[in-house]
Amino acid sequence: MKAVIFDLDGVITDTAEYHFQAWDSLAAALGIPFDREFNEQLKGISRTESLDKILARGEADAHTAEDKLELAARKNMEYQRLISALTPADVLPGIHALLMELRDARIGIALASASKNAAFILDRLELTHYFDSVVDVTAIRHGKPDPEIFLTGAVNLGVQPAGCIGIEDAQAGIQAIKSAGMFAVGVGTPSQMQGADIVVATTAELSLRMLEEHFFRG
Ligand code: B16
Ligand code: MG
Repeated sequence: MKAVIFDLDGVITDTAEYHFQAWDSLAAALGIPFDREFNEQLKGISRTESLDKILARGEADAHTAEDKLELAARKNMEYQRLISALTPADVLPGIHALLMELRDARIGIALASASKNAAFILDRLELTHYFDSVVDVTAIRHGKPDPEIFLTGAVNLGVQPAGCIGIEDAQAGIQAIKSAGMFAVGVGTPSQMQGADIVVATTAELSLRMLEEHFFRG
């Protein structure tokens, strides 16, 4: 076990809730139905892909490319308003302790987030210094469920995919980790984490010891 590659939203902090709130208010303004079940499909995928999925529930053809840029920017403004209040207290349970254990054990730490706001969020949480690599999502050509972002994390750390654990809260992310040939840890309910090697209900269950036990058991 050489490295752990983390998703951000829903694993390190609960910004998944803020994405939901920001999309919910945009969908409401557009008169498009939106709920938490549908929102599950948006986890881990890019802003523009999320918008396309939402608009497809309404009258997608009624929106020009220019409209879509404006709508995505409007959602991001609301999202940025919500995340500007993040503090280190918003780090999910168990994550800070796990990052310290990994650092002390000299296990590589990378971030593989689809979010263009990831660097800002890590700074707000005061976690940036733990990460040996934060994958630049703007340089990634294929989003999750494609393995590219996780494979890039492994390359950046100089480790083989087989020596990596990926931690995700989204079905698209679990698929990306498994396609990368890594060990997949899902955070959430098993039905939303199909293909994961192990699933924990909350991040509080994560520790270096439990990851090692499961990883070496295969
Ligand atoms: P942004 P992750 C993903 O982050 C979110 O899960 C997804 O809901 C969001 O649309 C995507 O980031 C893009 O975020 O609009 O901030 O660029 O889960 O991969 O850390
Ligand atoms: Mg996520």
